[in-house]
Amino acid sequence: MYHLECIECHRKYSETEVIYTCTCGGLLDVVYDYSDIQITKKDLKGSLSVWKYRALLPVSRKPISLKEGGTPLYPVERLAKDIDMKEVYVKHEGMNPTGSFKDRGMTVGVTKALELNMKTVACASTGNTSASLAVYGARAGVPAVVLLPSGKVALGKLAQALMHGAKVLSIRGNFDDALKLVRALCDREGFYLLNSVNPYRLEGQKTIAFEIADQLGWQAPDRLILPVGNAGNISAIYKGFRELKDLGFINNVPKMTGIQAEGACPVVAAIKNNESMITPEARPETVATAIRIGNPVNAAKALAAIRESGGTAETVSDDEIIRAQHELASLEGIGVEPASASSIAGLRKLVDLGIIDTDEKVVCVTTGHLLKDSEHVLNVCPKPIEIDATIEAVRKAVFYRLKAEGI
Ligand code: AN7
Repeated sequence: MYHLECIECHRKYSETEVIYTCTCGGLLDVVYDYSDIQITKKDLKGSLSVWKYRALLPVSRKPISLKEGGTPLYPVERLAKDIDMKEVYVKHEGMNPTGSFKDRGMTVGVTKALELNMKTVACASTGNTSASLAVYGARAGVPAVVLLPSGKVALGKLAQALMHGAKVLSIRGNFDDALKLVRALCDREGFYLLNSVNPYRLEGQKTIAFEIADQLGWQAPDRLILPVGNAGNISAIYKGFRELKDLGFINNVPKMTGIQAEGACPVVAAIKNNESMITPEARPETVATAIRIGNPVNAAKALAAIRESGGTAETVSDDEIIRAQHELASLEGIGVEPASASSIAGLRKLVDLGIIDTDEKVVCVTTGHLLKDSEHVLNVCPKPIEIDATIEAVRKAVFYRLKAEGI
């Protein structure tokens, strides 16, 4: 019903093989035989979840699941008005079990690990992947090993990896160094690699596209905007929309629009310079530690997704990211981590530049929850006002505060 196929040389591999990239070095895709898949919109009634779409997922055993997916698609009218847009939605992936979109990939990836009879799972991570792998490893009863860039992982994510019992290794190096190491470790020790170079993980993440179309009444938006780090999610979501179009469920694939931080933007540079490959960045840096990645492993897929869909890529500064995070939180009540806010910052910038039309129907994906990175919040928000426990002190502080804010 499906096999793995190299996106470069099209060599095929059986679904029973443990393989992450082609012998030619190319990335692999999961390719389905659609003549075998009998599915109609009617089969997709019922509440949203990753496993609602299991006819389009590459596993047969009982899933290792914590009820992932089914995240809200919020209309954000106040924010849209502020940006001069008519119809903007936020798909809040921070509402997944561990607080990020990674759970969609991990429920499928860890289930696949069991199907392939793997005994240990492993990843490198800027934080969210490690939190999710620790949780799904625990759920599956399989040990997890995670390699993190030392000092650059938000506290909430580290807390999750630790509490859920992963073996947590803090690498003196950045994410790209950690990924190289874990790939070598998996090859040597036979651990199952669950970074997004693993095509099965991306199959879980493509359900973001399925849910968005489902939530919009089987329509695709004109444009999808999301943060890009290792470039797996943009590739996965594009694949999801393509599959829906091939199945005749939707008429158009949205313009895939990737946002990177100014200090970590190899995909944006390749798009702007019309290059066929990225040039890795040796020292990526941004406040959005989740996307502090200089050598995105899925770049080839992401560049194709952006170009084939007529999308684009843009950078945003750390200040723009922080401003967008504040806006989304205070104008709409949606709390996201810095990387996720880059999709909102990117929307504003691309509207200002006249690249996004104000009539477009846009969905921004916010990939992770605010609480993942509360240390950052304390750095960028005013401190709480400490006062005596008297009503006079409270009133004085409240009215002083209101006056200061001009209310
Ligand atoms: C909140 O956890 O790479 O472009 O190791 O945590 O698919 O890599 C996280 C990535 C966006 C970028 N938003 O997604 C990791 C990791 C958040 C993220 C991204 C990440 P990709």
